[in-house]
Amino acid sequence: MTLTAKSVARAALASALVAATAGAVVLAASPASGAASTLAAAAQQSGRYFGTAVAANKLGDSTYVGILNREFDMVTAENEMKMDATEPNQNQFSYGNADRIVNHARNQGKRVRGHALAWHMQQPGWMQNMSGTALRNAMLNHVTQVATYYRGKIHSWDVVNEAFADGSGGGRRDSNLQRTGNDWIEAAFRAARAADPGAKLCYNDYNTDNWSHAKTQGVYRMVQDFKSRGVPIDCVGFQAHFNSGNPVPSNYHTTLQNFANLGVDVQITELDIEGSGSTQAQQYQGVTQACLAVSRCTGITVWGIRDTDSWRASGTPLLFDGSGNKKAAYTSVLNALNSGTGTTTPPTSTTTTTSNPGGGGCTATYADGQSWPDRFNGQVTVSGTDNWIVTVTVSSPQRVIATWNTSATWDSANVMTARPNGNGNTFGFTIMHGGNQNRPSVSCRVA
Ligand code: 9MR
Repeated sequence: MTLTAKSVARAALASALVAATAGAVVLAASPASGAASTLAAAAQQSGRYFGTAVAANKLGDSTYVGILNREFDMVTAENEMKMDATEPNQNQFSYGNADRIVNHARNQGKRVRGHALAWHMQQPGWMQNMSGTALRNAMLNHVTQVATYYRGKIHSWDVVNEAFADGSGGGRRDSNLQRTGNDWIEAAFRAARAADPGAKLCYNDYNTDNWSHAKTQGVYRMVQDFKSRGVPIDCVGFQAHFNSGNPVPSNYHTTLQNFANLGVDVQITELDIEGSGSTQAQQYQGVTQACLAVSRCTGITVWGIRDTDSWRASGTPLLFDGSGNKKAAYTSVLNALNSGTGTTTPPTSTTTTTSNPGGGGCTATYADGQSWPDRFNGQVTVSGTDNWIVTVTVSSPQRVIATWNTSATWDSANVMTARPNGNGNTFGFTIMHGGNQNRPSVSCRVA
């Protein structure tokens, strides 16, 4: 995928804003004393929830229900609140299976995410062939009726699901709803707000995890636009369906933080990661830590309980095996939730190192920037040329999670090559330190 120069500049600017403003964000306190023994209890220590998708036809399975009741404090209906389930005939609503899930959750003291009011998929047959004003009105009526029926019982609604296209354009997906006019999404949000003013209203999508993907940027611009025009949006859902072809991106924290900085909550809404053993466990840990590092990341929902319950069962993507045993991934998530954030000591002094004094035709000077418990900023100023190539090497397990005022490429996970991007000769970056406070080494040459 290629990004336009403009969108790269915008991305760099947004990263810079994060870096510049993140100091004001108070990281969630982590009372990591006395480890909690369930996902929900561990998440509650930092005021977050831990949820799962639930299927109504499994509520008679005692192993399933036992894990559900014990481990989770948020529930999403996997299919039962979708348009085809709740309005099978136009203006004739059907809530039987959805109610089974909502009532089970509420009787157990759990909260409910509503999924989903408007979507191009799983539309009832009568809606699929509609268009124009008739479809727009039918969609708005559906949003109003369903959100009104559940008023007061829903923590967050996925008001609109998956409205952006995959690929490099960053635009909307073509669908019958999109063809009713580009304002269909904001119209749906306004109708949902009017129907249930107490629910948080989310836009929910997949493949929006990598900050540099055009689709992520497209959703970001929509949310930015909605916030600037007062369209009622409270949250962005990141489905987070990962596999080897779509791995957890190293800039995940950056993505969540950048959206949060728009003034919305972020939620991980359908997490599953195909794989097994320690590889899968590490990826789950990374996603959990990314959420914990963003104060407005308010909770994580996994898309099912046991591997055998998953829509991708063959990829064994969940936290419990088919028999209901806890997997390594479960333990890594629980431990990450229990250790929270803010437990490491931030660097205390500002250090400056100079590289290549008088050599290589240029000089790169590194200086510490702001720091937080889990990360610090650095900046490099180059003198001697405007046409530089600077190599920045960090040491494991450090990761550079954001850059600004430079065009950066990666030689390996630890080695970044930075070039000018038209914003002068000082550039910066954020390093997630993972407990290693070493400063990066930098070296400079003329391009
Ligand atoms: O898990 C759901 C599966 O049972 C359904 O057959 C499928 C139909 O579209 O939807 C699955 O859930 C999807 C969710 O509603 C939206 N994001 C992608 C999920 C996985 O496909």
